[in-house]
Amino acid sequence: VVERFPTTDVANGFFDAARFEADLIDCEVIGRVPAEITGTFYRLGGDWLYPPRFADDSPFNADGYISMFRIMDGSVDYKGRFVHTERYRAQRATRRQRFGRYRNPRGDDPDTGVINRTVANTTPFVFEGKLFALKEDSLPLLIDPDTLETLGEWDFGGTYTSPTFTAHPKIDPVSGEMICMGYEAAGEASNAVHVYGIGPEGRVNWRIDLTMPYVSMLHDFAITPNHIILPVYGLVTGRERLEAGEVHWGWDGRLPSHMAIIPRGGTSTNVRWFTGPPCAMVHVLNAVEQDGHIILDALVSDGNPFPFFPAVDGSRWCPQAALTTMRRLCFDLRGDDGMWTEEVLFPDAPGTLGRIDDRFASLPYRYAFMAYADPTRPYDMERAGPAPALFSNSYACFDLRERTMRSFFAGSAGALQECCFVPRHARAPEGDGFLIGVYSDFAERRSELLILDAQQPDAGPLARVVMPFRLSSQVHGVWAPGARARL
Ligand code: V55
Ligand code: FE
Repeated sequence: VVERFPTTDVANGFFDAARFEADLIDCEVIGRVPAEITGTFYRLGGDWLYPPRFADDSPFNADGYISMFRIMDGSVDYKGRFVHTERYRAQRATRRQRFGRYRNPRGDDPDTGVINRTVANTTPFVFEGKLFALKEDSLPLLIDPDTLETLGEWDFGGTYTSPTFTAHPKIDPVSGEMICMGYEAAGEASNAVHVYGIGPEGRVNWRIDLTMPYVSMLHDFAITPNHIILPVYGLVTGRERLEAGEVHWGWDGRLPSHMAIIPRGGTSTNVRWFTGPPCAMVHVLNAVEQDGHIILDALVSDGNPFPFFPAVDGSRWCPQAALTTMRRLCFDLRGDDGMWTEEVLFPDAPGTLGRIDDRFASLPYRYAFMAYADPTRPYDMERAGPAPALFSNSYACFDLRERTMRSFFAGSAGALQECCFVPRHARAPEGDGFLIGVYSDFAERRSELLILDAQQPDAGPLARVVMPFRLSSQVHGVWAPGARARL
């Protein structure tokens, strides 16, 4: 049986499976790539090797695909490879899809022989010179930083105990310690969470075990010098829905949100819990600690951000409630009402994937960078095809101190993926450097890497690295500074 890939007219089919691997030496550039940029932009996302078995599956179930733009001396090389997960290998061996819905093995062929069914499609992560492909349902997969070959699972010398590892570990820029966690740590649908500190030598130094108020997606968290701030919200799972064969997550809009404030290196008895209204806090920006307060900046929506994780009560997905804004949450560690205060920072700039200058993670900081949807800008459906449900058309540098923003509109016939901040050099002041990210040109059906001045995105791209093909969607990206071999 030849399985046909479904085609869509959304964005002229831009997000249909791409499936190829590529090496592109010395990419075409419009403008000038700044000579001081030396390093690699790694991107990770999903691409279907074979069509999903179920039409209602989540795009988060697509096979991991890792790519890189290596930038040196004003020239750019590109490489893209599927992540060779166990699951990729099983499909490739039999030349067909063998797996069921997102994070639910019940729809799999019984004889795949696959133990770890991760698709490794969420975050590329660099720690102490090693590159990993992360998805929160698995241990990290080690990736060769030059060939992008998949080398296997990594368990930190046997010191890491959870079968799962977060998609968003944080590195303390002062101590070099990595903070990470695994949820559903005692098996599928368990409410056990293990939080860890891993030293620069790559071994677990401490661990705190938590029991959660309910079993939910714990996608991201923030750190301060003394605490871990872990948002809990109503994207939930449980035995029942999994036995019924559904995608792992459903949305329960009745559940209150919670925040666990965990002392780094402490014990579970020292954890402070706060409670808030139903909302989703999928990604954070950063947190700081001052005068007995913790301030968390996060990307928050009042309702379900994901149309493909259906509401448990059967209600329809609401695009308005999915709108995500940058908000500042304040926690008084000396108070005892267990509530937080919340303020929307930039109500007119909805976006879900905010970034900072990572050298300032956990520290007082001023700048954020984000792709967002500016509704005042045009969308040219004639040229670009029907618009995707949610997409970004602008990048901005947000000045959180002055509460101002400078923004760049990328065009009326395409969309922007998550951006990444590149420091001008290792000791450059906060926010001094470049903003890089991929633009999908729906009209031309090809992608571009944009390079902008991070402080003046409104001045337009310094360089556009024009690709002769479409790049599959990135979920997250990371900048790894330093010279490495050209392709
Ligand atoms: C997210 C992405 C995932 C996932 C869970 O953006 C959460 C959030 C790409 O996969 O599995
Ligand atoms: Fe994420």
